[in-house]
Amino acid sequence: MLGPDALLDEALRGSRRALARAITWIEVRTGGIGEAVAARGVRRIRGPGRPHVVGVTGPPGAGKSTLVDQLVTVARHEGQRVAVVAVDPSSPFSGGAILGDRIRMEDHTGDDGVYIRSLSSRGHLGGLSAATTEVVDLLDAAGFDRIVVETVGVGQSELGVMEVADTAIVVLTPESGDAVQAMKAGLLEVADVFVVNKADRPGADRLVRELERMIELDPEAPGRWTPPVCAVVATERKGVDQVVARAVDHLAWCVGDGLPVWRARRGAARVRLALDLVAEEARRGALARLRERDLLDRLREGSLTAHEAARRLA
Ligand SMILES: Nc1nc2c(ncn2[C@@H]2O[C@H](COP(=O)(O)OP(=O)(O)OP(=O)(O)O)[C@@H](O)[C@H]2O)c(=O)[nH]1
Ligand SMILES: [Mg+2]
Repeated sequence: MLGPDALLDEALRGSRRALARAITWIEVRTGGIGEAVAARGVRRIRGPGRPHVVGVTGPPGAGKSTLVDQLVTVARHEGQRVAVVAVDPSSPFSGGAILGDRIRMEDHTGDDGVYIRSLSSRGHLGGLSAATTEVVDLLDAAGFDRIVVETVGVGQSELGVMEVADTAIVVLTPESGDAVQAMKAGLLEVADVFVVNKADRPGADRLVRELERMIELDPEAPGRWTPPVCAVVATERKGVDQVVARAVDHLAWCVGDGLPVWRARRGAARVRLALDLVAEEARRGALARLRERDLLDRLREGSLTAHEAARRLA
């Protein structure tokens, strides 16, 4: 049985099988890989630039995967090696909505410069953002130039996953108009680039204007990056080059004037990762102790309350 270091050596030497296995270890939280990667020189620790980590988030069905597919194509035209991590936050029981993505992205199979992988929360105790961070670090160490992370949803729960990105793209559609009003602050906090996808449908112009007005009125704006709004028809590759150009502009800003902001975001991500790792470990230990003390079944049945169980573990 290979240890984490030997497995990582193989993955970094270019073995796809070893890379896939290492990611699975991270996914099921086997332990050891994340640490081994961190010890091996993640390039991004030195600053923004290479790789460019791009997060893509937005409501279900907004066209994220279609856009990501196009981003991969553009990156390949530019000669960049690109990895995609599709993060599926749905419970292991709801049957992984991401599967469809894999099918659509099969256009790129057989291309050595593309690596696509989905990541789910199957079985482990939270820690999906920790797993995502570790996988991105691994792909960074493996030498990919661009790493795209796709995750469903817009809101607090995605913040942890999006924090891993240098550049966060929020994908909305004309149908998201009402939701946009409700999530205003959250959107502005996350988005570096707004994409109004499905611009072939009515209402797209209005949403573009709404977003632009919202950005203009953002009280946090001075000194910050002003997120551009791109109208896109992902299925027809319309506007995709513009999205790539704006994302690259944002990375350039991170290297220059935005460096303090970039450093703060990376710092927050490291703090979150550390806390997530501690929480994960604590939960694992607590679960084991519940089992050892035969409290788990009683808790499940309801003959023991959650509060009582927690008190006994404390
Ligand atoms: N009309 C139109 N349809 C689009 C466009 N982009 C994507 N779609 C369609 O929208 C549907 C959802 O696209 P996906 O790319 O799977 O969306 P997603 O955001 O990845 O979906 P989830 O991962 O399930 O949240 C598909 O049927 C796409 O063909 C677009 O620009 N215009
Ligand atoms: Mg998708």
